[in-house]
Amino acid sequence: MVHYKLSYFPIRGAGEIARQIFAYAGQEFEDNRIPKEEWPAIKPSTPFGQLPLLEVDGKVLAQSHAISRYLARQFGINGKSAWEEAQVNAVADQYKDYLNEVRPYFMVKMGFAEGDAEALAKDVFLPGFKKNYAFFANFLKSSGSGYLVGDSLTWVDLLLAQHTADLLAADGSLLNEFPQFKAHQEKVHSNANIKKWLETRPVTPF
Ligand code: GSH
Repeated sequence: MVHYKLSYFPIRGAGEIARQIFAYAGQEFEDNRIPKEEWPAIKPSTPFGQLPLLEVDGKVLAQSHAISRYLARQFGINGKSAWEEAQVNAVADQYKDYLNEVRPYFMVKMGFAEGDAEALAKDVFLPGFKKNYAFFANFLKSSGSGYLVGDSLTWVDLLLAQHTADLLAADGSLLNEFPQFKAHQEKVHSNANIKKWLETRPVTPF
């Protein structure tokens, strides 16, 4: 049997979607959560000096989206055709652009940088959030299935649903402009395996 080991810090962050793909697929994996103090000794041995890392029977893969794509393909949630896969990739790449756009706000909000969180929320986060969720809404509309691409769940549904859940936990009214994404989050998180993971995963602030 294949041994999967997912190494990341003890937070959701960039490791969470790979964990959710395992959960969705009902696939056992080693959930290796590396304490911050141990990281400097490990960092030089990793492909790009960062986490997450996936090990598949000892073979190492870095970069969170590469990991998610690989796992999603293994477990059948990477799109049902080459075209759907490309659409899934487009959503994932745009999500990364969105996160880069709003990063200054989250860095301050999470206490990793100094700054005026309120001003950044108004000037950086909200415009980026509204622009990008409007883009993503077009995918929901076009699929007509309640999922972003095609007629079934793909890993970018897990990606967006987790982000929506995090936003809702921070501010319940934030999604009022995008009720379709509240519905999307509820649909994705009502999957029995995902629901169980969300209920039993370690509780972390982000
Ligand atoms: N593009 C990479 C990915 O998506 O996997 C970014 C990974 C990344 O930023 N990892 C951070 C990290 O390893 C944690 S979220 N930080 C520790 C370091 O850079 O030493």
